[in-house]
Amino acid sequence: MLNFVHHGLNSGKYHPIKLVKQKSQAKKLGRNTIFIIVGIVVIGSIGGYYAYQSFIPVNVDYPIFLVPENILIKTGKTADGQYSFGLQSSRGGKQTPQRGMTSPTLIVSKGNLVSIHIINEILNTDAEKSIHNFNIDEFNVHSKDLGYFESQSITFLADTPGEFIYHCTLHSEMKGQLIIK
Ligand SMILES: [Cu+2]
Repeated sequence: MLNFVHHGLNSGKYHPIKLVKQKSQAKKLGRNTIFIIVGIVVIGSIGGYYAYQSFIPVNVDYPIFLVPENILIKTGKTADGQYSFGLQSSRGGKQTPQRGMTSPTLIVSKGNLVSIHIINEILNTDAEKSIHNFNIDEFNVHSKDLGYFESQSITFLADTPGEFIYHCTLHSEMKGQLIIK
């Protein structure tokens, strides 16, 4: 009888061929396990990176772990046919536009994290294709040009009190006031 060397914690007598087979299987499993672990780590890192990025508002460069205040805005038209922005839900606040503006006044509290969800609901017409964007310059809020029924969400930190203007760069009448207090 041949006596085989101790292998890890397992010891005892093995048939030489069986031992080789077991070793190669163990090696194979080990490699697959490593691939799976590497895969999980890579996917987890990418997911973690995007999750982390999503906590960074557009106007600061560090993450903020607050529950954002959501403001749902859609494009529309005023009674006299001018392009405007409108609130999608009644938030209980003031919705009437300031003088000379087509769009409602938004009021948020200083220090709040604010997520603007904008959707362009103006239909394309033969005269003009529906393209609008949403901007609050002081807070680095700039949406892309949104075609009909396109939407975008932008989160910023309302860290500065004051009165600001949100607007569409393509239509000068599309503007409203943002008050942070
Ligand atoms: Cu516009």
